[in-house]
Amino acid sequence: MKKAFITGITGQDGAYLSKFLLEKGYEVHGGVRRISQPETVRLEQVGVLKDVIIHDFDLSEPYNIVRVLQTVAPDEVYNLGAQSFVGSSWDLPVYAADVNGIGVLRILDALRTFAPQTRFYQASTSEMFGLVQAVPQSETTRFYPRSPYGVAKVYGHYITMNYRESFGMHASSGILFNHESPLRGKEFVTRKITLALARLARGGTDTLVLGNLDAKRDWGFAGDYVKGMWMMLQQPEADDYVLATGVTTPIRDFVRFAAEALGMDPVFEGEGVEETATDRKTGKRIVEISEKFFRPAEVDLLIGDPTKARTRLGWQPEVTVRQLAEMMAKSDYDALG
Ligand code: NDP
Ligand code: GDR
Repeated sequence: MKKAFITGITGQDGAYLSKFLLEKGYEVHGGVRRISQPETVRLEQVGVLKDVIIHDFDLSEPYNIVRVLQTVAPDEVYNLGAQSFVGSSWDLPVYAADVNGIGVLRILDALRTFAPQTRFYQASTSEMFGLVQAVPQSETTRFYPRSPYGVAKVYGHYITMNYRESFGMHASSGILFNHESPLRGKEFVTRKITLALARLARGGTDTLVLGNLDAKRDWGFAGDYVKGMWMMLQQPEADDYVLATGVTTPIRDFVRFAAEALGMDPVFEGEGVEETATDRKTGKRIVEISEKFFRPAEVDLLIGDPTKARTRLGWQPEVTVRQLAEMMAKSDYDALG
């Protein structure tokens, strides 16, 4: 039986990856931070909490990382742990650099020292592309990160590549574009939208307040993307791969898809912070804009080219952005029933 260790097991991807690996027959271990009340809700939601083995773990603590990796002795390590909310990274820039950047080095160096044969996956991100340099973005597109989060992830990406090249380690990075699900954190824009619209559809009165509706994202379903992570580690040679759908959508259209899935007919009017959306059927104001949710520097357009993953791994996404918005909106609506 193969053993996997997942950092960030309590997160969205950690839950889907745990389920996927358990179904493949893996023994699954995961690192959970010592906080006042560990957040294992998602593992419960996908029904695997009793099947995974949990260890106290923090990416900021080097000796803890060494001890846990020596105890578990995994065949594969998936480094999904991170301060993953871009918006907060301007408020916590040193923490983002430490956990999302140096944290990667801490694991790689522990593996290099004690278990260099272990296969390693690094959760790299389309946020590394930042300011548009090319469209669509592929493994060879120049990075130009636009947030402390993105800058830290670029370090994590390059140190993974460097340990692969310096020490021959099987270390791969997945450059994953945005992927969402009903388990997505409530502060990310897709889930914020589906949750607020579900409340309105249930008779609530709180208008959804958003920031920049013009930003465009390449959104896929998290369940499809965790499969791609595993596929990367099954290759004879380690490498870096973009996982994306190749379709980009403005935030405004995600609002529209989610609203339509809940039986609304949104009409957008006005511009900039004056923009609003109203449900034509009920006359209810459903969206307003606030400066508060704009970022100091924005990533305007992400659209990925997943050709390498398709041709070399045989990976492809199954869920379209409209299906994703519908899945998330209905899940939130049902949960409120
Ligand atoms: P989540 O925010 O849902 O999960 C992040 C996980 O990291 C949580 O389990 C969290 O633990 C853990 N974590 C945070 N800080 C630390 C720390 N100091 N030590 C150990 N663990 C820590 O993120 P996702 O599941 O969406 O993303 C997984 C990874 O993929 C992240 O690295 C993210 O940056 C990256 N990524 C995500 C994309 C997406 O669209 N979802 C796209 C590209 C990359 P806790 O529960 O205690 O907070
Ligand atoms: P992102 O995701 O920054 O792409 O990072 P997020 O959903 O937070 O933002 C997407 C876009 O929506 C715009 N936006 C808003 N965002 C939030 N959160 N709240 C709002 O009210 C709002 N209004 C507009 C943002 O400005 C942005 O343009 C996610 C994370 O999962 C990262 O960890 C991951 O690396 C990248 O995706 C790929």
